[in-house]
Amino acid sequence: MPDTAAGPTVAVDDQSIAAAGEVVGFIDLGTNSVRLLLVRILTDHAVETITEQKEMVRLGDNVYGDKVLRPDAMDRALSVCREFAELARGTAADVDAAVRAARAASQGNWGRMAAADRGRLLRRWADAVEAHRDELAQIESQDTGKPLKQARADAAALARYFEFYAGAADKLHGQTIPYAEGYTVLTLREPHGVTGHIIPWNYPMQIFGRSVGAALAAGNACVVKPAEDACLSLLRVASLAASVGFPPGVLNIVTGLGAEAGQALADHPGIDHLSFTGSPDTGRRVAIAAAAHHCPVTLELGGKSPQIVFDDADLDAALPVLVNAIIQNAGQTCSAGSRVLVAAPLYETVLERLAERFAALRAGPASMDLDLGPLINRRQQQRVWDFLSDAQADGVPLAAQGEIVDDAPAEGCYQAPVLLRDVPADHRLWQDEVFGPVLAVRPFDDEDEAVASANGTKYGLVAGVWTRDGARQLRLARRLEAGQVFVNNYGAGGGVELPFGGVKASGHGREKGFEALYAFTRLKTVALRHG
Ligand code: TXE
Repeated sequence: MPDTAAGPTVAVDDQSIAAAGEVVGFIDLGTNSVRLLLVRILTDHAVETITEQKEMVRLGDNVYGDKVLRPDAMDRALSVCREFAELARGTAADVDAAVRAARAASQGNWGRMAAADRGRLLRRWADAVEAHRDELAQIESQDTGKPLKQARADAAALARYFEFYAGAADKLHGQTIPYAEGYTVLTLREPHGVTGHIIPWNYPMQIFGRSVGAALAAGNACVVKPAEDACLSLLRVASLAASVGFPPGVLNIVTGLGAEAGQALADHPGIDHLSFTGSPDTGRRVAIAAAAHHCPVTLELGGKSPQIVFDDADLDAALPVLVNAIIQNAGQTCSAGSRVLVAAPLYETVLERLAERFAALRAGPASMDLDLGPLINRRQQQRVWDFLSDAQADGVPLAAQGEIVDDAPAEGCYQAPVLLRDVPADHRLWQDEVFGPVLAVRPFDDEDEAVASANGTKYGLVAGVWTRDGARQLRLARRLEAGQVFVNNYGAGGGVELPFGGVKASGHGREKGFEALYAFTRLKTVALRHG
């Protein structure tokens, strides 16, 4: 690993991927040198990032295996991984420096910038992402193991988030409120100031886009802690921010471990709003830390999302969607449709047709661009195996499974998609998030039973309903406990404009659409008494 201090520092070069070893960027996103970030391209698509932080964490290539960075897991990781990149292991001191840089920006030029100008910068960022879409997709695919087509879709969604929030930046208005005689009352929507963003590894670009795009549009300065398992695309996206002219200190990225850099961000009293996407346990920890300094939080904590197929459903439309909702990103999707409830008269037909599709699915290396790539790391693979061995021990019937292609490296974290039928409603496969390509199916006799079963987990993120009956569509939309309900579709293709978030253990607060802009502002009421 080259020494950062010895490397040449050059102005940001916004050209696409450079030759091996070439320095492509030197990003000063802060007001002091701690946040200097060097991006160096090692090979065609491997990016090496270095800050002046001395203590490095070594990452493996999760196309092959485990990239978990816990120091005690390092040897095991290296024994199965190719060397891929090294990242700075951010400390509490780095987080503090980033927060101070962000504060200075929010109290300086950035805080004074007109909303329309913030929108223009976001628009330029969107264009830069679009221009570097293939490069970003390559980085994301190599870093997370997801098939290239998924990574390309993620890069397109990132650009779309920036585009949406670019257009929305100057349309965030307050109100005037009719009050007593002699008063004029109005509300102002003001940015929180410095917002913290803890991003998971499953969709780094998309989750960064929905969170940071909205926060910046609303006028905040951001400190971002990407996941240790996948953060390279975000470093490149940050370099694009610098290249399109975002002022210093507006966007700060601190790489590192969750328990260190992530915890330090949640603990930091200088964070005015915290946005977290990840597991319920870590979300609880983060929310408790934030509560200690009265910091509002948005939590998106995954789900166990049901789709209900009624006996009048259009099966030709429903079946491919039911399958895709669980295999996309190898099931590592917060809104994965991991449970399917089927009306009893259609149960065997639907299972037979699902089984046919599952048997044809193939998992393999990201570069092969198959239906599924590998899981993110060994820990995630073990988690899926634990669920499956419980299913086997408890006699849950296997209806079908896909295959892992022969040329996938034996030591890789691959998981063939699995279809399980007659899953008991109290089984952990029906109750808990697997975060892998495992679909649980059970029948129902009537609408009340379907609703009770769909609502009968601790989660409530997304739900899908397949029926032609209009009255039932509306009834179900109201009765289902979820942040989003889809009727005769699922996920609406991502839906940048559509508010997204959970109820119950799936979290609270809303991201995406205009709701996210409201979450990233605080409302001030101004009452003027003029007689
Ligand atoms: O999540 P964590 P993990 C679910 C999914 C998965 C499980 C575990 O079921 O199997 O969570 O995954 C940072 N203070 N989801 O362990 O720990 C961490 O560095 C502050 C669903 O990866 O929640 C990363 O950036 N931050 C989910 C982020 O939190 C901390 C996506 C998520 O990690 C921290 C991912 C701490 N103490 C997992 N500890 C979704 N909703 O889409 C860790 N982090």
